Amino acid sequence: MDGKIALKERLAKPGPLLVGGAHNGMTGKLVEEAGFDAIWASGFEISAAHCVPDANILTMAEQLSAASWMVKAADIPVIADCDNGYGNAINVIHMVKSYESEGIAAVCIEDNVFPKRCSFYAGVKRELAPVEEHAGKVKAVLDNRKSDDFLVIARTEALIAGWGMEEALTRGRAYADAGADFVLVHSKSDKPDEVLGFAQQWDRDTPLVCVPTIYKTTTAQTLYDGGYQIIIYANHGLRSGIKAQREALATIVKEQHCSSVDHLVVPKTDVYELIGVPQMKADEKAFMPSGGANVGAIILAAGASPELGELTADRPKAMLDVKGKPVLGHQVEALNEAGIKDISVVVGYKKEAVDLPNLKTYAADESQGEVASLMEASSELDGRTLVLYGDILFDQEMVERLLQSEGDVVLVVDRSNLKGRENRDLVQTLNGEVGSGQRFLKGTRMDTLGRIGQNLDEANGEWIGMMMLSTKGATTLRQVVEELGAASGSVHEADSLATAALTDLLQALVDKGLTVNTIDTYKGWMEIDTFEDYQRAWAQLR
Ligand code: SPV
Ligand code: MG
Repeated sequence: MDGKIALKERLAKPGPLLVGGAHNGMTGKLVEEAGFDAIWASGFEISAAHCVPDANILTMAEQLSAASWMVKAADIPVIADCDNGYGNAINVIHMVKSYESEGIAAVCIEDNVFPKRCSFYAGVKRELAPVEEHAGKVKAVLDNRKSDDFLVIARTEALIAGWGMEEALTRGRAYADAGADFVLVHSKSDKPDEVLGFAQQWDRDTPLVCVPTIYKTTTAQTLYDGGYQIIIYANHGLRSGIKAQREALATIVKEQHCSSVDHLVVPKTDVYELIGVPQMKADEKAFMPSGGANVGAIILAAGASPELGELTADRPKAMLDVKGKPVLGHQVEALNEAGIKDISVVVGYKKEAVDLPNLKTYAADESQGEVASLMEASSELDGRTLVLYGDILFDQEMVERLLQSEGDVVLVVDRSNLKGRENRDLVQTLNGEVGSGQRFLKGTRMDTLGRIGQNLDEANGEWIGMMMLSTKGATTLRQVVEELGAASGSVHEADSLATAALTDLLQALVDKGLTVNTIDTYKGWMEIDTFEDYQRAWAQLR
């Protein structure tokens, strides 16, 4: 919400409005987190944070920059301490334009001359501007603000300068009569008597503001009951910070190991929360191209599909039209959307029908097994690679999840339904429960493959025909194929490497002690094996 509106709305409610001092975005955020109603962009704090006195040494631009970081960091209104307006009424006009356009809700200007001295520095030159001059600055704010919701607090330092209660009242009245939205009367007495006395004699409607730094035992409620609507706790974040940092830093120098201050520091994750790292992660996901730029894909589309009869008389399954685009076209679209542009297709049966642009093709014999087909494109297994069957349709989100997955070989496993058709690539993972129809939430599980194949006695999922290989996983996979070739003989459920399916190779990886991981899905894909599948694809594809 607009800070100005928020401040006005809060002011309309009864009770003291509590304002906490800050000097940057983080301390503004902490003021908000603590439950204050508004942030005080304190000149005292901002100066101290730069390690210079609060004496108009920082420029307006530096003070404003700190205040605008608070606006960005927090949702509660920011009230900016603008000292004496950084000069005369002409400077004030520039100040108003600058602060209002940065989303500040209110400014406070005090009747110190330029350059000022902090109200609490003892033994320094302290002079007040003539009352007419300061009233003129108040009018300059009113005349130059764009919105009446941008409030001005006029502050008198008469009590601080020792000019007495009458002078304080005269000045307060002059500023109220000039149109100030609030009058702040500052006091360095250690008792609230001065400010309460001022309020008792206050004869204007303009509400009052105070800063109980020195009369520090007086509660906000007492001050509110005494006539003050806004109470500013001006510098306690900075001062407690210095104390805590001193202790932690000295402890490290003494003990010479970081764990000596474990009890004095917040966990790093606390910092991440405060600065919005979780939001950044979500924004990366929502607004940035996904991490597929350096990932290649190999699509296996070499086999013939006699089950589909006439439909595939002149084309492989991957080129079957589903709603105006071949299956392969849908796949390429999903991969491209995830940033994967380097796509290879292993073609065989009716390979001349595979005529989509921007694809590399590798030729295999349609009678070869899947592993042999994949090896036709083995030169592509030289980095992170997504391997998938050419006859599946899938939600693009699955590609995203595979891209985000960690592990050298990661399979997508459907946990939704194990009943039904023959010839499925069944899997049994080590931690999933055995059974069918088990419902798992998408994306919540990373499991480890135990067994995979078409003839498992027990299974708890079905491989959907997509796997992500890390660079290491791709290299290992090639090495294992070489080893299996050298050893000859059967490979899991296949008689030989030449006829082995990918499931046979995956089982061989597991048998060699390599870890194959799985991530779960609950539907979100379909395979085109039969005419009924093809009909379903037409019916279900959005
Ligand atoms: C500030 O915080 O800079 C103030 C309040 O102006 S005080 O330091 O008490 O003057
Ligand atoms: Mg100040």
